Amino acid sequence: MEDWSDCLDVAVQIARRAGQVVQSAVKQEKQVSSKSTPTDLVTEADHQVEELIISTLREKYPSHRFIGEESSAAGVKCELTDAPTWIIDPIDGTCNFVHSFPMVAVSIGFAVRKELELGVIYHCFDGTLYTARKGHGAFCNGVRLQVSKEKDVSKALILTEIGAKRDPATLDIFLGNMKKMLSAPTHGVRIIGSSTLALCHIASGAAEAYYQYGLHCWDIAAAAVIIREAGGCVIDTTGGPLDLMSRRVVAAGTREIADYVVKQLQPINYGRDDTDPDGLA
Ligand code: 2AM
Ligand code: CA
Ligand code: CA
Ligand code: CA
Repeated sequence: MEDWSDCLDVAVQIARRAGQVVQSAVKQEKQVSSKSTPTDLVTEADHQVEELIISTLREKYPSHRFIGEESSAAGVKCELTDAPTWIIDPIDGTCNFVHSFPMVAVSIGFAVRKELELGVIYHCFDGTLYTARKGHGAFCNGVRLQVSKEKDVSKALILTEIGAKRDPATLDIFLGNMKKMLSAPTHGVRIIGSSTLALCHIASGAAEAYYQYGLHCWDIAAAAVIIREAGGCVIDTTGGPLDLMSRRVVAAGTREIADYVVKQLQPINYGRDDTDPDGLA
C-alpha cells in the first residue's frame, strides 16, 4: 500500500517555490483581466504559477492526472477519476493578490481513488506552511494542528467568502445567511478573501466554522485533508458527506457547530465543477 509520503515532500517543495514566485510578483506590475464576471479576476501570475506547478509535478509523476483552476478555465476537463490526481489552486486570493492584501496562498491537494490523501497550503506573504497526509496528522510549520473543541455556537467565530456572483438575488441569500450567523449570536463573522487560508484557520482552531457556496474543488481539496487531520469535520452544506465537485462546503472544529451552521443556511445554487467549472449558473 502506497503511503504517498514522497509525494508530500515533492508537493511541499513545489508549493514553497510557487509561493516565492507569487511573493515576488506581488511587488511587480500586474497584468489583470477578468473571466466570468468583472469581479472574477485573473493575472499573468495565476497562469505562470499553475504552469510551474503542473509541469514540475508532471515531470516527476507522468502517469498522474491534474486539475487546476486556470487549466479548467482554459477548457481542460475538470474530472476526478480513480487515478492519482493533483488538485491545484496556483493563487488562492487573486483579488487580494491584485491589491497586495496579505492573504494569498498556493494550494496543492492530492486524491487517489477519489479519496483525498495529501494537502499542502503555503501562505505567500508570511511563508506559513500547512501540510497534512491522511492518517498522519496536520501541521503548521511542523507543529501539530488541532481544531477548536468549542460546541457552543454563541462562542464561535465564523468564516465565509463571497465569490464573483453578485446579482441581487445571490447577494440577498448571502446577506441572509450572514445575518443568521451574526444573530445567533456568534462572536462574529469574518471574510478574508482566501478560502484556503480561511480553512487553515479552522484547522488551527483560530475560528470555529466556515461555510461557502460557489467555491471550487481546488479551494477545498488540500484544506479538507488538513482540517480532517486536525480533528475537524468537512461536510456538504446539506449535512451529508463532502462532494468535492459540488461547489459548497461547511467545515468546523466540532460536528455540533457544523450541524448548527447546516441548519441555518439557505443554499445558493452553482453549477458543478465537473460539468461547469467556470459557470455562474
Ligand atoms: P480565487 O482567488 O482562487 O479565485 C474569495 O474570492 C475566495 O473565494 C477566494 O478564495 C477565491 O478563490 C474563492 N472563489 C473563487 N471563485 C468563487 C466563486 N465563484 N464563489 C465563491 N468563491 C469563489
Ligand atoms: Ca479565480
Ligand atoms: Ca481559490
Ligand atoms: Ca485561484
